Amino acid sequence: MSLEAEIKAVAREVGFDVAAIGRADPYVRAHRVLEERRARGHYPAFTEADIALRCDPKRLLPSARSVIALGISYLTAHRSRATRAGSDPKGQLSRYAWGHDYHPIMRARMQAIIEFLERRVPDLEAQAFVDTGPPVDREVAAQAGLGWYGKNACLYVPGYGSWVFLGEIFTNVELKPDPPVSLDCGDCDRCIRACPTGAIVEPFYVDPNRCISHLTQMGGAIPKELRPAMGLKVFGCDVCQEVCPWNQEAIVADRPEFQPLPEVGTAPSLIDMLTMTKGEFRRRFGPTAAAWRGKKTLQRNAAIALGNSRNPAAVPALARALAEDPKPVVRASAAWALGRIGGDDAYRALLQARERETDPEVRQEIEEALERVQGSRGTPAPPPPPAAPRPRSHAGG
Ligand code: B12
Repeated sequence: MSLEAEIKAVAREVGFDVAAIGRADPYVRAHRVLEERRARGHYPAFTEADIALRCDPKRLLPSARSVIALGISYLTAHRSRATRAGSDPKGQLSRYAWGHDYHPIMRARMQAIIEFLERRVPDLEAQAFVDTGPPVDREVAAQAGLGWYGKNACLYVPGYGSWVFLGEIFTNVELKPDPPVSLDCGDCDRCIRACPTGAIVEPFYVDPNRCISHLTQMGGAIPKELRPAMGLKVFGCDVCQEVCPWNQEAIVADRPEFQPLPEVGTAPSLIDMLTMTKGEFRRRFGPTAAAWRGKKTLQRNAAIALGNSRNPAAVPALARALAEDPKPVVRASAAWALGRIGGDDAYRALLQARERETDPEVRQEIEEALERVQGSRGTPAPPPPPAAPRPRSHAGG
């Protein structure tokens, strides 16, 4: 058996679904695309700023000659059961956050491959990356022949569709590269048409500032004009993948590690999310890939989703969050949500909060929400209190 075939067999044994081999040459297209996106203000957040470092394996491992690109399918047989109605509306969690966080899982499995190589190759040098490292994982995978780009910019793996986490090992071992995958989307543009915020500005080009996945992960206040399009999504977004014909045929790998965790499921209670304690956050979301931006981000998203549910059952929890949550971004989002749900109780909660709120951005959200509710009630609100508001008793954060 060739070393390449052995590596692929070991990859399967340790829990990868696919593996392919590429040369450790510079990623010329990714370099150009990243420069262009930066010039247009679309450089993706949460990534290494040094483009040259991202696009040249030898900058990361000077002896690099080959790349082993790896993928694990996270598709399970479940569907998200998000619902806006009833006494306990449920949010929509994207598939990649249903089960255990893929980062430590993939790192451990790549380490097992490196250990195999160490036994087989003298003076092995190798470096593994997944997601948080400098490499552009999709480009590494595409160049190694693991898959091909869909128009939604996702990397599709033959058989598995785009429901695949990606990682790579750069190594000094000389390996025979695999041929590229020559598939494409043809005339289909369903993902482009389906994106709720129009984030796929052209084929293979996602404007990260509009992508709902980014909106659910960004810090601070979510741009107001994009909030309604987020619907019930509380972390990530799968729309461009769910509508894709390739993905309808994808193999359901149904791996145990990516089954929905009982504490969160596929559609967590929005009211529970909004009101969860630190301990509850750690217990429920801690093991998943949805935890890395912290509790505040998820609570902000839950408030927006509750607003989009337009469900009056959410008003008491939102009113409490507006009155009591120490984080301005959560209070601001709760105010927005109350304005979107409307009705007498929401109106009263907003008026009361206006008396006490000191944070200028939250106050602004309250005023706008009051205007919106008035619009639907037809009676003007009393003018805002003129005196400087009393300071809040707790710190913001
Ligand atoms: C930052 C980031 C994000 C950002 C920005 C995404 C973006 N499109 O730029 C946000 C938060 C929005 C995001 C969202 C998601 N992400 Co993300 N993300 C990343 C991260 C950390 C960096 C991505 C990056 O730098 N992109 C740079 C841009 C320029 O690349 P690109 O958009 O993919 O564009 C490429 C193609 O368009 C291609 N291209 C350009 N022009 C042309 C022309 C032709 C003809 C062709 C063929 C190709 C082509 O070249 C570009 C460069 O390679 C990677 C991990 C990593 N280290 O790479 C994960 C990663 C891309 N994300 C991943 C996932 C799972 C997601 C989500 C599905 C999560 C979710 N459900 O919400 C969504 C998908 C959104 C989408 N449609 O892209 C997976 C993707 C797996 C896969 N099979 O594709 C990755 C690889 C993480 C991992 N290791 O598994 N992500």
